[in-house]
Amino acid sequence: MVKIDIIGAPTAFGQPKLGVSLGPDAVRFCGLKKHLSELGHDVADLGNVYGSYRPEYGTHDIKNDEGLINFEQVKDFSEQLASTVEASLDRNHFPFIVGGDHSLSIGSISGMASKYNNLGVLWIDAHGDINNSETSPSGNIHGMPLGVLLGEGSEELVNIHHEGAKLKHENIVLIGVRDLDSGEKTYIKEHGIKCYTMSDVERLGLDVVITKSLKYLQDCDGIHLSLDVDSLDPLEIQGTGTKVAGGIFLSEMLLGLNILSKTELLVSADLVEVNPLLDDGNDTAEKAVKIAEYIFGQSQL
Ligand code: B3U
Ligand code: MN
Ligand code: MN
Repeated sequence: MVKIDIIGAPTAFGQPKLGVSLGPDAVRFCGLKKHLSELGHDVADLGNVYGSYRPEYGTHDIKNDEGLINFEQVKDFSEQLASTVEASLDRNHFPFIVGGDHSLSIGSISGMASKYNNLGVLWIDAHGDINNSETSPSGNIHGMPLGVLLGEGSEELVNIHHEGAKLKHENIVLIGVRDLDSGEKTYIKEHGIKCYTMSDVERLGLDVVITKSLKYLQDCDGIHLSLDVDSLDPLEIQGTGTKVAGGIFLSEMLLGLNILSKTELLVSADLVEVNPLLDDGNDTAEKAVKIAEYIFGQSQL
């Protein structure tokens, strides 16, 4: 039994499309709390975290002098979320953060890093999200959270919640990536970051990739999962902002998560980039709930 805190993180400031801030409620409407409780967990829904700026009134045209869009809003939201996550850890609960765009991981992982100084991260995503102000082609901060957490780019973002980098290069595994910018490729190679591309997932199977990743991260003091629904194949997932062909199918994802759910090291997770305004009905949120169930131990038998 896990004491799960569902934390809604309705931010949209890290990317340009309207609707991703509705992701947490779309997922709630599909019965997230009920389904996780039925697995035998003690589940609390802490509601949504808001910073000083409401996402529904967001604009996407304010760039700071480093070219980062909505820098103030992302910084402010990240501080709030980091504090909520740290408070959840203080109660010995499992923070389960539902987004919202992927810039939220700056806050969630900064909160985790206040208690875990050797945190491992499984980053399942079509993208690397490891840009910084210099390598980013867009200025969208949802393409930069790993860069920030590794101590790159904007000092003010790097120093959120606590000073300095929150993650070590050797404690990260990227899984399912298939759309990397050239600066990201160089960075990954230069720092020897563990990376299972989509081709690796096709070749080995996600269950084997997760098994190998867990072995790789075995000396970490905890593991955080950050799962972007755009890692899934767009044939199955409509409701997300940056779809990339040739992704992971849901059945394969569940197989991989079944392996992950068995490790005691898993201490927190983000489920991000569900955008109900781009969806076909509320199908993506339905699938996100299925994913959540498997993270927390659902199996077919
Ligand atoms: N790498 C590109 C595109 C991107 C990153 N994450 C998403 N899209 N979802 C960028 O803008 O950094
Ligand atoms: Mn992402
Ligand atoms: Mn992505």
